[in-house]
Amino acid sequence: MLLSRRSLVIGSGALLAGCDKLATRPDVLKLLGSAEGLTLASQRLIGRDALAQEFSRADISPIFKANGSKDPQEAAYLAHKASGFQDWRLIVDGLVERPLALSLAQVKQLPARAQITRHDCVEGWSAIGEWAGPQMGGLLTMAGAKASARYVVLHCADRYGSSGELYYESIDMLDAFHPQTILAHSMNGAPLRTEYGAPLRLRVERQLGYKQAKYVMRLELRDSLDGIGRGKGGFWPDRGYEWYAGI
Ligand SMILES: Nc1nc2c(c(=O)[nH]1)N[C@H]1C(S)=C(S)[C@@H](COP(=O)(O)O)O[C@H]1N2
Ligand SMILES: [Mo]
Repeated sequence: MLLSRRSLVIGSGALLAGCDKLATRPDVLKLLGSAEGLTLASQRLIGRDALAQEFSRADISPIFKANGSKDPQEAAYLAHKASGFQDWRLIVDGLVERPLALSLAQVKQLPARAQITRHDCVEGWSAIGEWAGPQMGGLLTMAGAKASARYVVLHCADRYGSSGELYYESIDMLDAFHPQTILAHSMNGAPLRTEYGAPLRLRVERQLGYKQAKYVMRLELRDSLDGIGRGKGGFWPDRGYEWYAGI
């Protein structure tokens, strides 16, 4: 990034004044009072396609910590895993013209983007890895995302910890169509291992670790986050973390 986050926060009032379209949307106005809103506004003002930093193969971390769920024990997931994900399907539905149910082989045949990026977890660790998989934007175009869609909700296969609740996350359409937003089926040149979210996980590179949903089963396009989980758009957002976890 050319501008530091600090200079953006200091200068955000002036910058925002020039961005009427963003600043008049009621949901954005509500966000602007918060630090979360400042990160969102700052990133959007740098440009919708501003890229997260990418690294070289030499920078790849020798050890990439696995965090959160690492070995889901849900019966449906275990059955898919046991059969090599033969009958697993990625569902893309909700506000789409053509709902999809893609096999893993079909997902792997789609044009892939590879990117070497840094993962930042709120627990205070980072690691660099190479991810590859189809861009979410291409999948949403295949499915015919409707103009009324505002969010992509990612439904996961695992229940985290003792909560008993399925992990899920959500991103808005700008991040969904960002070039570095991919559904990764490989990591460091090999098929994604169980602890990293096999068979498919999200990489949304301008946001923190907990947004990087693993064990993704379904992309649901919606116009609101109401009525899913506890209504805040993600497992950790439901527990007080920011929904927009900009880095
Ligand atoms: N389905 C699912 N996705 C998840 C989690 C989880 O518990 N379940 N943990 C999140 C958190 S907090 C982090 S830091 C990253 C960890 O990804 P990694 O195991 O590849 O390091 O996954 C995120 N995505
Ligand atoms: Mo995390």
